[in-house]
Amino acid sequence: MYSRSANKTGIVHIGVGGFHRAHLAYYLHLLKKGGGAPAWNICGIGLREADSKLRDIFKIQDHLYTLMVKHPNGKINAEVIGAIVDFKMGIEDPEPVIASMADADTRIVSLTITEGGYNFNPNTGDFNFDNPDIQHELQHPLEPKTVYGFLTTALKRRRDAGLPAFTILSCDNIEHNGDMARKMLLAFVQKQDPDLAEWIAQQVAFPNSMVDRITPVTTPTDIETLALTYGIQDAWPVTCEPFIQWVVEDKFSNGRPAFEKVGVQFVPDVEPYEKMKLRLLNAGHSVLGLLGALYGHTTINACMEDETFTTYLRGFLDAEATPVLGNIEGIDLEDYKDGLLERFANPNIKDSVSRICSESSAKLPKFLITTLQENLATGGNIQCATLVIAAWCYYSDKGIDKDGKPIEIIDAMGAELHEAAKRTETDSLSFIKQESLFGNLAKNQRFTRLYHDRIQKIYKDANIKRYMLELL
Ligand code: CS2
Repeated sequence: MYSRSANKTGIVHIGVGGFHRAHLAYYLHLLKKGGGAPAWNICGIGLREADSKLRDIFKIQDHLYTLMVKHPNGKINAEVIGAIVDFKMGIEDPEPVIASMADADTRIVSLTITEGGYNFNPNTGDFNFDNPDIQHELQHPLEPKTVYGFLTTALKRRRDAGLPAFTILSCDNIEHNGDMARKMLLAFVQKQDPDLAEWIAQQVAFPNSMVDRITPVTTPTDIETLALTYGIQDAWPVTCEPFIQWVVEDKFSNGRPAFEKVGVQFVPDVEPYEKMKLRLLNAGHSVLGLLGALYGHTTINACMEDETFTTYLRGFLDAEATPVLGNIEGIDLEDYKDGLLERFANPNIKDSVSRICSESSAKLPKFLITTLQENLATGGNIQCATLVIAAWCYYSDKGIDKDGKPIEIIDAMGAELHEAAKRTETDSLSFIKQESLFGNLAKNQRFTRLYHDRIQKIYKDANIKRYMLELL
């Protein structure tokens, strides 16, 4: 292990979930293992109550954790990662978190705050000022609650101290994630301190980036395997697939580690990569997840062992997602899709359908509904995606699979989705009338005719496979 005594953190990261630990922190680990980036370490930040579990474990483990890379042949590579050297919670006492972001050594604040964390209305694309936490921190800059309050107060402190701005590096699955972070932060700061907004607009770089590595939820079996087979006692290891990719726009306000030495791709324009990944991988996941949940499959690899599901997925990718992507220079989309199918089928990964379906209200508008809308505009194929939306409605309404087994639904909009879906039996379009998710889909006759038909079928008999087969 490289030296971890240097307390310069360089990167402050908000949202230290499994994905960050398997991705950015792993890239930094590789760099440090090769003798590079001695002055770059990560200080993790938790802004949610639930993060106290990680804080407590990190305290005992000196912020070390094991990454278990699971190969399709059953092999597991376990490696202890030391790139994170500190962790702070922002909810109890915001000051240390603000101070670490405002510290002269901090050059990058990176984010994995999930799609929902950006706080925008998916339909209008505008910042959501109705959020009570946002209202609170607008009035009380020293009591920040969300990422926006923390970033603003820390950047103000840097400006007032004559320090250079840090880069804000979004690592979330959102098209133009850097542009989105910029637009949302500026909307917030404009309300609180217009002069500061001007400074941020000029000084802070927000590179767009495409991030990729499938990182399932850690299970008690993972913890046990690690202890029994590898002799490593780790209260919270992270598991992931072997594949890893990060494509980043090379614009940083205040320097960056030489990530290109460990395989990160720096390109002038990330858009084609992010679009490809979100519309194929993430959308593909949601297609399998929602249909799989209704059918009763509990993992993504179980879906991939079921021929109806693999054929359906490939059909969706080829006939609906690919045509609206167009050509992506330097990438063979057929190879990319073949690779995706292999990754999803990795039997050792056991990525749960419930993880994929969680927060569908934040995911589907970006992963699937965009494709559907573009196909409607161009006269393209919409069959597979429409069945998925109808399945999502039934799932939100009934919360059971085709055999009547309850499905646990994890979604910040769960209650609203349920309310809208519940009215389906009297108004078949009620679910898709939620404009913040579906835009004007309920007014598109070509879509509503098909959707209505799918709803009738699923509500008569939830045997989803029958309706998937009809489309093959
Ligand atoms: C998944 C992603 O959340 C989801 O629904 O599609 O977490 C996916 O596994 C990652 O984006 C892979 O890079």
